[in-house]
Amino acid sequence: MSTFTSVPTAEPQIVRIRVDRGYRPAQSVAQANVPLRLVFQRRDAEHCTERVIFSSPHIERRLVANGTTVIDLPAQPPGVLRFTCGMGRYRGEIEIAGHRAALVPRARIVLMIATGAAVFALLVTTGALQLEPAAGVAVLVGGAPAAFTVASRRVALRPAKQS
Ligand SMILES: [Cu+2]
Repeated sequence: MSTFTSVPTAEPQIVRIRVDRGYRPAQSVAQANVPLRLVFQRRDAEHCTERVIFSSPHIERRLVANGTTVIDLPAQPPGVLRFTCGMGRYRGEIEIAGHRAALVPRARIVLMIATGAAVFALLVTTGALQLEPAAGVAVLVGGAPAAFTVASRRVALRPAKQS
């Protein structure tokens, strides 16, 4: 696939999280190796959401009631940043993706993999995919577009799984 290039830049990527008796979205995706600016927009004045606590790196901040609090983080390695409110009742996470392609929501990646698998299975079962190198390539070139059309239609007919 494409090559990930780390772009050194002063411009942080911005992740906005609304705080209103919980975190919305509770799951965000950001890119690794780029400074990260978290903008917490608090729409409540509950005692519970007054503090936000990140486990690693350990950060604890007070969030302004009915206001905006910005938390700047240095570039993060790939992984997951987890945070909770002061009592651990509300939880959120930010997936730090090491690859640009991973910025696509997980549900869509699952669909792409499913489509790929369906195409492959179709090519094998219809005999379009043959393992004789020279002839196989020729048949594959002819059969792939048709198989892909059928496979993508099949995938599209299935309702996407909601997590
Ligand atoms: Cu709480």
